[in-house]
This record gives sequence, structure tokens and C-alpha cells, in this order.
Amino acid sequence: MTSRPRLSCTATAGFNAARDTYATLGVDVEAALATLAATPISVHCWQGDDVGGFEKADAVLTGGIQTTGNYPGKARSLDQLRQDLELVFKLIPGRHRLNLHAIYADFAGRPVDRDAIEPKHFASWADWAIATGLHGLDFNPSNFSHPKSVTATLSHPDRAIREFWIAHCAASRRIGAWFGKKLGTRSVTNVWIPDGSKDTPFDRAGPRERLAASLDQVFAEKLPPKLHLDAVESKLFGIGAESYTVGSHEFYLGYALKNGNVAYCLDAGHFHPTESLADKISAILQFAPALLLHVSRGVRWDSDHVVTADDPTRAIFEELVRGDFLGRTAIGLDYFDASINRIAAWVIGTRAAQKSLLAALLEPAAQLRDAETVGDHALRLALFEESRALPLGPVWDEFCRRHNTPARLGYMTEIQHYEKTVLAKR
Ligand code: RNT
Ligand code: ZN
Repeated sequence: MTSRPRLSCTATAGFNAARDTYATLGVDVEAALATLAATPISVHCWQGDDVGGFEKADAVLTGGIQTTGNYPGKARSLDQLRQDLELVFKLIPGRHRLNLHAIYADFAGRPVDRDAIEPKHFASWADWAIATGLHGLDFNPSNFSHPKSVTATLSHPDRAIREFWIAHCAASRRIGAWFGKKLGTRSVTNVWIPDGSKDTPFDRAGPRERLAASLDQVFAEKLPPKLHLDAVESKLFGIGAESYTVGSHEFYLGYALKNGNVAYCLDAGHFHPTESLADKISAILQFAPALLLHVSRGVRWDSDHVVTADDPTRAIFEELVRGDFLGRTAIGLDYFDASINRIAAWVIGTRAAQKSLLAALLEPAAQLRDAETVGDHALRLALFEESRALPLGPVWDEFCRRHNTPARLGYMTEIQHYEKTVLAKR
């Protein structure tokens, strides 16, 4: 990339033509843009430093998740991470959220173990988020990369270890609720644990009984639902946990439904590769109150590649729009690529999620529904196919323009400049 892409003047003419094209299909482009602007994405903080956190220098990532690659410029301090995030949020159109993990606490020289974290350890994040104009903050207990998480956490046979992680998760919920209050928007606290087994276990039930009991303790304290939402994240397998995962899909779906106040978290990398995450949304939301999405891209396995506007991602957003589920779904991202410029990874993936949502909002929904209702499946198929060639690009460019964000490849110019002037010096 050497030249700056051309921007707004031509985009606006293209936009007007696109708007008219969509109008002939009964699609209200302005309504789509309004919904897109009102849909925050929770951007994950952990793309910037390969899920290391800043509890100590050069933390080792454990828990069966893995970043691969060694691209220069990784953030090595809270200040660097925030500096990077400021650029990220500048290059993403609209107002968004930041999703923090407990390992990103600001201890200001007085560290505590994870069972003792408090809102004050995240106060500088809240101040920063307000100053940066973010929509809100979300939170996650970090039940991995710790000496007490080596064999298991909330399902551990040793009561003392279980209690340590129960205290950590309970403390994390209080931090989430505090974020909700400080930022004035509901904060989601999501519990994911790595507990599982490399080889075939004899006892699959015991750890699940212990996990269910631990979760009951974690969620015992009532927190204001306007400011705080709990979520539990299922998984199929992890590295070193290939044969058994305690918190499987069935386990957490059952738990969320039984509890009634806990959202279910669907991570796009946590299912068999041929399963459709999109198909699960309307099934789960028949019964669960709310959904949290970890939009991700698994390539052959839970590899957490950067999100792209590929068919599976677009299908997820189509389901949210078609089923009118946006209001009951918190959208978060979860991927970590250390092989390319990390800021580009953040920006490309978040914009891809937004573009997928925009494409879903621009579907000729009324025509598709009518064709299906009268049983004209050839027309339905034709509409799907013709939709692929509709002028999404100019509408997306216009959205970027209205939100003072570079359209097309413009963001890469800024990222390349930042790489030269900031990242290369780290
Ligand atoms: C792991 C889960 C979990 C983590 C993050 C860091 O498989 O997807 O969400 O990736 O919390
Ligand atoms: Zn996840």
C-alpha cells in the first residue's frame, strides 16, 4: 500500500445509487445504518498482547489456547495496550465497547492474587474508557495462566483450589457490575474455564457436579440486572484437553437455562467444524434469556484466526437480524493472531463483523419472507444469489464516512504509519 485510497466525494454518489437499488428491493438503507450505528461490538483487549496480560512480564499462556506468530510490536504494558487501542477505536466506525480480562488489572505496584481483585484495580481502565468515549466495558475472570489452574479450576477435586477460583469469579462479577455503574451501560461478565482432560477420563460426571456447584456459589450474589449480565462459555476441546471438556455445550446450556439469569456464550470456534453456529441462535433464544457471542474464526480447529466477513460469519449476523435477536445478544470478538500487525488484526476483524451485520441488515428480507411463505423456493434461492452482488460496499463506505473513519483501505495507511513510528520502536 503506497497511496491513500480516494474517499468521500465519489463514495457519496455511489451511496445514493446503492440506496436506490436497495429501495427497489424494499430495503431501507437509512434504517440499516441507524441499527448498525446503535450496535456496539465488544472489542477484546487480548488481541494486542497475545493474551499475556500484565500480571508479570512475559506471562506464559496456558489453558489450551494458543497464539502463534511473533510479529514485532506487541504491547508490553497497560500504557502501550491503551495507546494501541486508541488507534483501533479511531479506525472502527461507531461507538464500541472494550472487553477486559482480569489479567489486565492495574495494580499500580501493589499486586494481589486473582481471588482478591477489586474494582479499584480496574479504575484506570474505567477512566480511560470514559475519556476515550467508549460505549462500555465488559469483563472476564481469567481462569488460566496461573499456578492454581494447572490441572483444573472451578471443577478441581481440591476444595481449596475450587474456592480460590470461585472467589476470583465472584470478584470478577463485582468488577463487571462496577463497570456497568461507572460507564452507565450494562456490562457482561463471561466465565470460561479450561478444565478438561487430555486422555479419556473414567469419571465425567464428578467434575461436572463440582463445576455446577461452584457456579452456584459464583452467581449467588445478586447484582443489578440493568448494569450487569452474567454469561457462561462452552467449549468442545482445547490443546491438552482433547478428550473431555467439563464445561461442554450441553453442560452450560443446561446451566444457563436452569439458572434463568445467565446468558449462554457461543464462541464460533468451539464446535465441530461442520456445525453451524448460526443455526444454534434461534434454537437457544427460544429458551435462554440472552446470548453472548464470541465471534471468531476457526480454521480446522479453534485457531482463533482474525474474523473475516466469510459465509459462516455473515450467517451469524443474518440470524440475529432475521430473528430480531439483536436486542437480546451481546456481540463480542474473540481471536488472537500474533503473526500480523496486531492493530490491523483488531481493526480488520472488527470491521468484518460490522460489515457482516450491515450485509444482514440490507437483506431483501420482505421479499425473501414472501417467497418462502408462498413456497416459491426457486425465487428464494434466486434472491439469496442476487443479494450477493448488491452494492454493499458504497453503503459501508458511507457509514465509515459518517463516522469519520477511513473507508476502504484507508485504515491500513494509518496502521502502517503507526507501525513505523511507534511499534517498530518497542
Ligand atoms: C477459550 C475461550 C475464551 C478465551 C478468552 C481469552 O477457548 O474462547 O473466551 O479465548 O477468554
Ligand atoms: Zn471465547
